[in-house]
Amino acid sequence: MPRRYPPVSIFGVPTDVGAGTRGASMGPEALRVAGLGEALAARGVDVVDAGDVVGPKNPWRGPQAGYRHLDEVVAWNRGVFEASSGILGEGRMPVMLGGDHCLAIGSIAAVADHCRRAGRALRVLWLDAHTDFNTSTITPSGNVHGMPVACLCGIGPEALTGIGGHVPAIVPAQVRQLGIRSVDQDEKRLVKEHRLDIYDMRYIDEVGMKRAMEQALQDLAPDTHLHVSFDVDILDPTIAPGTGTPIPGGVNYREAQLIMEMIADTGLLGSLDIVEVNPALDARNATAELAVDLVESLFGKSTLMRD
Ligand code: 4U7
Ligand code: MN
Ligand code: MN
Ligand code: MN
Repeated sequence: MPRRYPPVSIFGVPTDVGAGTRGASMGPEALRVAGLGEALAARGVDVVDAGDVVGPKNPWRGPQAGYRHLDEVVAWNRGVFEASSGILGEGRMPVMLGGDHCLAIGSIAAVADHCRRAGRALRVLWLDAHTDFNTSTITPSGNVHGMPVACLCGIGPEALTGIGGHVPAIVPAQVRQLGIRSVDQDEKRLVKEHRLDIYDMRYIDEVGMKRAMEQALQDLAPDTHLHVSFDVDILDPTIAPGTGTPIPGGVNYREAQLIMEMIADTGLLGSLDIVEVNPALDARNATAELAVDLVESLFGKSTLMRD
């Protein structure tokens, strides 16, 4: 039986203000050109493209007091919060096309606010090479795309932690991180201190993706809203070169498909970020095309006769 999906609104957030490499601002168009909307429509999903969030240009300055472009990051995240909240209010599923990963502060704050009002449980599945749990005092770069999980958990500047009006927006117990293989020295201490539930590549190598995913998706209440934050740098750079902070030893094509198919099987997908696609670093839009292929699987497309 093909599963029915709620109606989807995709929206673009063309900025790289949170990153240390330019080009993720072109991610939304790359994903559109790769046929994201058409692929969802072909799955039978009611999909509309709500266009792009608008925000300030990238001033391309160095970090100040531990943050690069904090004012601009705040402005873009406010726009994301508004866009995402509006889509959720219409009863539709927001699919955010980033943009760099700092934008997950706004998108997840919106989902957390929505779930709080509806009295629904929220689970965040963070697919990434990085834990994104830095703060202004420990960051090696000042780039806010390395800080969104900490900000969402209430650790960060008030202008970001308070974007959804409730601090913290989420607690670490609501988060599962998968694919991790690059954590900065002080960031390691912080994720341990806050007991983040991390399925790193070493663990995936040892137990296999199936078991890691079973555990990451364990104990989901039947009406849980599952938010997937998909940083394409979870993928191995050999299959997804178009991203600003590539780390060797990432998940391969089959593992990535399995992740998406197992999420689809829960039937609980409620919102999605697709971030860190950088066409300036890509080869023939391969990374956006792979992301679209994987999103098809997230919406129930199976390589066998299961869909
Ligand atoms: B991404 C980094 F130092 N940890 O903070 C940092 F290694 O959203 C990288 O996951 C952050 O792509 C990567 O700058 C942010 C670095
Ligand atoms: Mn990230
Ligand atoms: Mn990353
Ligand atoms: Mn597929």
